[in-house]
Amino acid sequence: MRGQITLLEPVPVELGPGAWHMPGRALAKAGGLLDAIAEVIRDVPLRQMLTPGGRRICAPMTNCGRLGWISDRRGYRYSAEDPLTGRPWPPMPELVAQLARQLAGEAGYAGFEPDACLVNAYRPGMRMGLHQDRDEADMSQPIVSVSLGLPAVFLWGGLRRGDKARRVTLAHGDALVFGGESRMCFHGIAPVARGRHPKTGELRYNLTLRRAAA
Ligand code: MD6
Ligand code: FE
Repeated sequence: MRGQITLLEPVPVELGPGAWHMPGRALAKAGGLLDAIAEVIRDVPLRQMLTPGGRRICAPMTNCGRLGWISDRRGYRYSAEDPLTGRPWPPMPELVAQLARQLAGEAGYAGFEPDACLVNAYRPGMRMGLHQDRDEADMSQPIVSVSLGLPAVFLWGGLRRGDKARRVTLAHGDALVFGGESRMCFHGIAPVARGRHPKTGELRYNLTLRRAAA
């Protein structure tokens, strides 16, 4: 029977050099991750941030960890304080940090130590435009992301904005690790389709774990 169980375990898929999609890899931790997210959101509520151009970023966001990613008229950056209160972000739950280290290690990035965890929450219809993650100090460090709740289509582009993007479905419990030659690839999220997930209702959460400081 053991062999049959092994066959049912999805294998990681290399999307590009140094970038891995790990279907279901966070599923065993999903309950704990959702509890951790709920606790963070109680403390530092989700909020829509403004781009430097003055537009609203679609999906509401918040952060945990020593540093949090923020955006406003002054630009995109990391901050040790929640701009709504001036207080530090809540600490990164150990479950979250531990999972990020583990997944990064499996993808070949030993020694990854996240100091920032961005929480994105999408309702059906919400999307994230093509972008690069370029606000971190050390681009040799990968990014680990975990998706929970409603599925979404991840748009996986190239190093130039105009490069054709592949579509990769991210389901509840899926992880992505991307670094190396793919670290600066453009990527985004297509509008989330209508639906209900048994664990989150009409929501998709994404945790993006990064090493923001050098
Ligand atoms: C999202 N994710 O999945 C948005 N960025 O909602 C990202 O923008 C992202 O998943 C860098 C690395 C992994 C990601
Ligand atoms: Fe990103």
